[in-house]
Amino acid sequence: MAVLSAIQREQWRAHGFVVLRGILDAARVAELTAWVEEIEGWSARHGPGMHHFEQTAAGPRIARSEDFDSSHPGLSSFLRGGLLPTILAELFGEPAVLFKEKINYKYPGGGGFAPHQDAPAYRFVDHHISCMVPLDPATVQSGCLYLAPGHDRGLLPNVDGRISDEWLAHATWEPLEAAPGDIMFFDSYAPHKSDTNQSDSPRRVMYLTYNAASKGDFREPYYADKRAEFAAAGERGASGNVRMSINDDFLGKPVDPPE
Ligand SMILES: O=C(O)CCC(=O)C(=O)O
Repeated sequence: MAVLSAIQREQWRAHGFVVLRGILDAARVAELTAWVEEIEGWSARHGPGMHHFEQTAAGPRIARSEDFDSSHPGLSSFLRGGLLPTILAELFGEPAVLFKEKINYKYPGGGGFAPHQDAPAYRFVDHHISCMVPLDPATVQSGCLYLAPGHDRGLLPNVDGRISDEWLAHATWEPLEAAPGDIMFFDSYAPHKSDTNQSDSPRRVMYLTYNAASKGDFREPYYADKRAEFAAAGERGASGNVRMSINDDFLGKPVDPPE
């Protein structure tokens, strides 16, 4: 029995993303939120996992945690079993394997992301699908994603991952507001962006990324490569800013972890 309806499969084909509203119940959302709070707690003691911070008007705040699958059995079971792999197998047309996982916390004043596609930042395999799992309301005010439907068929012109101004001049963006319980699946070529969180509460979202299993399992090489690249640059990119992404797309002010 397929989880996706014919309409949802058509939305995926036409837009490069599809939203499943209210697919997680309140108890599951509460459990996921508690697990995310455990991982946020790890950031204060420098691990496990990779943790990235940003400067806000209220001081340094956690911006992103990633590489926690192997350290958190509860979240790992959500990432690797049940609903997500079932839907991903429908979208890929074959079993999916986890490529990477992250939480973007977006505290009040937390930075947005410049228009980009994820594909250039996700090395080792050329196509991925990500699941966005909101734990707080993702609204225009709190800095939800905007997507440009129907442009997921290849790499767009870009500079260090930021889509070029020429292409952006003709782009049409749709805000994708989402509530806890919704899950949105999007292609790694789907152009997206977001704004600063202008609300009074964090806008926590998990982004869980997969590739087709027949292409191979690249999660460990991906994180080894990312850690090596960040370490070689002294955790700083060419701009002198602390690094958070392989793509140069983060619009906040990354800072070193608070002592
Ligand atoms: O969480 C957001 O606002 C956008 C995140 C994003 O586009 C990314 O992490 O690549």
